Parts: sequence; C-alpha cells; structure tokens
Amino acid sequence: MTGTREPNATGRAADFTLRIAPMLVELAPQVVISTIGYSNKVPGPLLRVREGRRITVDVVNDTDVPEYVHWHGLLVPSEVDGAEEEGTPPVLPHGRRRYQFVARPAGSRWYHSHTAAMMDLHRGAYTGQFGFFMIDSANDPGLYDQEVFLALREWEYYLSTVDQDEMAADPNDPMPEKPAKPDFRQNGLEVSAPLYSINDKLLGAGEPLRVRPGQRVLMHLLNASAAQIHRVALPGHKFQVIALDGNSVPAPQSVDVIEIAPGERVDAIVEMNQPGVWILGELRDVARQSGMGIVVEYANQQERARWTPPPKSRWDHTIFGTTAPHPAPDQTIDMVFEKVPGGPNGINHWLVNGKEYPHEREFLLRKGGRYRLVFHNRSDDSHPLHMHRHLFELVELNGKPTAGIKKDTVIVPAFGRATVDLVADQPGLTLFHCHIQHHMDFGFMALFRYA
Ligand SMILES: [Cu+2]
Repeated sequence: MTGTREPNATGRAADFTLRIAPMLVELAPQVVISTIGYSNKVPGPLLRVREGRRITVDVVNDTDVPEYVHWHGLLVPSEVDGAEEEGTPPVLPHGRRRYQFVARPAGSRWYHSHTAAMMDLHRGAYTGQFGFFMIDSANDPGLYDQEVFLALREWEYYLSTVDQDEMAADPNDPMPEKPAKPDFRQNGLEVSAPLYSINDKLLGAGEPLRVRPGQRVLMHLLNASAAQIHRVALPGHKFQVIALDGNSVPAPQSVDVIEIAPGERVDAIVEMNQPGVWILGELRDVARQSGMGIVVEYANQQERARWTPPPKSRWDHTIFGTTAPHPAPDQTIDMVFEKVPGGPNGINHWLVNGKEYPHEREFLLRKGGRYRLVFHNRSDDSHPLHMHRHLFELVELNGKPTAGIKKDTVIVPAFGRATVDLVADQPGLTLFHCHIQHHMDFGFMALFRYA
C-alpha cells in the first residue's frame, strides 16, 4: 500500500506504510508459493526519495511474531536501524511502529527483515520481506533511457547436505588464509532451494524487459537471497558497472558477468546493441532452469529467447577502484572467521575471533577514528560481510590493492582475506555480520560500540 497515506495514531500521515503480512506469490502460472511480504508485493513497494529528506515509514505487523525492518546501506541511528542487537525496538505482533530518519546517502539501498530465523526457514531473510529503497541525488546525470529493478531470489528454502552455491575453487586463487592442515570434520547442513526468480517471476513467466536498439538501460541488481551468491550475464551484451552497493565507483568498467552476493547491489548500464530475444540469467544451468532469469526482448523480434554462456571471466571488485594511497589508520582490527562443522545432521556454527556471538566484549571504536578492519576467512565458504549504519572503503582483496570503492557489504572468498577502512562517524551500537542468514543466526555476528 505504498503511496497511500494512512493516518497514524500520532496524527501526521506517514510518507510510506509497509504492512507485513502473509501473502501468496505467483511465480508462474500454477507455481504459487506462500510467504510473508510487505504490502502484498514481492519485492515490497519501491521506496524512492530525494537524498537528505526526513521521512516517516509506518510499519504495520499483521503476523504473530515480532519483526524488524532494516534499512540496508542507510546511515541511520541504531534506534531505527532495525537490528535487535543494536537496541532497535521490534514491531510487535499485530502492532505498528513508526520509523523516522533522514534518507542518506544517495544510491541504491534496500530494506529487509532483520529477524533471526534459526531453524525456521519461513522467517527473516527466507521470506519475501525485501524491497528496493532508492535515494536520489540532486545531481544524477540520468544518462539512461530506461531503469529496471532486478532482485535475485530463491524460494522454498530447505536444509540439505548439498551446498548449491559450491563453485569449483580456482586453483589460481591465492587463498591467503588457507590452513596448512585441511579440516576433515564433516560439514553440517546447508540451505538450498528448488525455485529461483528475478523479482517475483520465474524465467519466462513474467513480462519481458522490452528494449529498443541503441537504448541505455540502467539495471539496479540486488541479491536478496538468504543464502546464495549469484553470477548473471546477458549474452551478446556487456554491463558497464557504475556503482557498487549504491555508491558510484571511481573507475566504471564493462564486464561480461556480474557476481553479486547476498546483501550486495550492483548498478550497471547495458547498451542495447544486439537485436534479438535474450535471456538475462544466472550462469549455473540449474539456477537458470529453476527460474533465475528474465527475457530481454528487442522491439519487433519474435524468436525464442536465447542463452549462450558468457566468455570465461572472473569478477574482481578491485578493477573498479584507483591506485590512490590510503591514509594510515589509527588502529588495525583483525577479525578471524572460522567454522565449527556441524556434522551430517547438525548446523555449522561460526566463530569471530574464537567465539560465537554474543561476545562479552564488543569491538570498540572512538568517534572520528580511522579503523583498518582485516577480515581473515579461515573457512571453505565465501561470506558477504555486512556492516550496519556505515560505509567502508575497500583497501585490499586477497592482496590486491584498490581505493575509492565504498561499500557496506564485502564478499570474502573461501580462505580469502579482505581489508577495509572504516571511519567511525556514526556513534551508536553497530552490528556486523555475515549476510547469509544461517551463518548470521549461528554465531557469525559481532557488535561494535563507540567508546
Ligand atoms: Cu557467511
């Protein structure tokens, strides 16, 4: 019910109202699933405002459990950030809560449930509770003809001994955190899914993306998955990546494949210069054939939608940055992530510096301080690490330097290392976690506190 202005108990109408309630999603004719969504839409209503505006969002909870709505990528106070760990109050079952904050910074943000799900795969990020939140800058050059929002998702999650996300590790990967002795303990259950979609439709079930030769289409890609990293391509076309996690990159580059991890956003412009009917889709056949794709149809073209695998390419965040030097940090904070394998019938647990969340002593920040965070991933899974309420700048990925790339989520590959700089300019409790729900729920979180 976005756009409609419901009066609130406090009088003034909200700019947006989100109603959390059970809903059905017709992924395709005769493929209807049941989930929880925002205002009966998946993705939820597009929230779009001008940067710097103070906005009011009323959240109505028509379910039997408390909920939290997190404004991902926004620089907002802990009280409204939507994380229980930071002290944001919940939206009570059958209750309502008013969130008020200034919409900043400009760029592709999003909002989603931040409720722990644990073993219940019908809560939190496993549900349809996610939506785009666009914050428009006053000086957007608008160098495109069409703008589309594409959220990558899976549905009907279940626990499995197979990790669907597994991509054959490249022997050329540096893996600086790989231990000398391999861990032979048996892995625990992973989260899998039989159905994939872009927005609320399986490939071929929704309206195609209609384009004309010469058009420049701005694609806002969001990985709203609870569990999987995705790689997408559009045969015969290149993506000119202009922003990562909503923040303009210093060196836009054209690539054949976009890799995007849970929580991340990629904004890319595609020049439509290859008339035909194509599939913009996931690289893995199983994901695409299970629905992750959308047909791109040029005007006056009627052929069957075509897919061809893209040229072999490797996603590398560092190419979108510069070689500028970084100011020296005031302090370096090492964070080591390890897996405690759950065995065949259990769930893996996760350690941050040797302990599962909660930690008796939080990581301390001093306002105005410049911190270098070094993420050591000593596990055989990749992890998208998300910092709430702050942006950080990429410094090094697996030893490769870069500068000028601002993000709120960074993927640290299996046995990899990422270094980021964070300026502590947002006082208040700050949650840090892996954006894969079943990692976050089983220990992969930490709190930062301003001293
Ligand atoms: Cu993880």
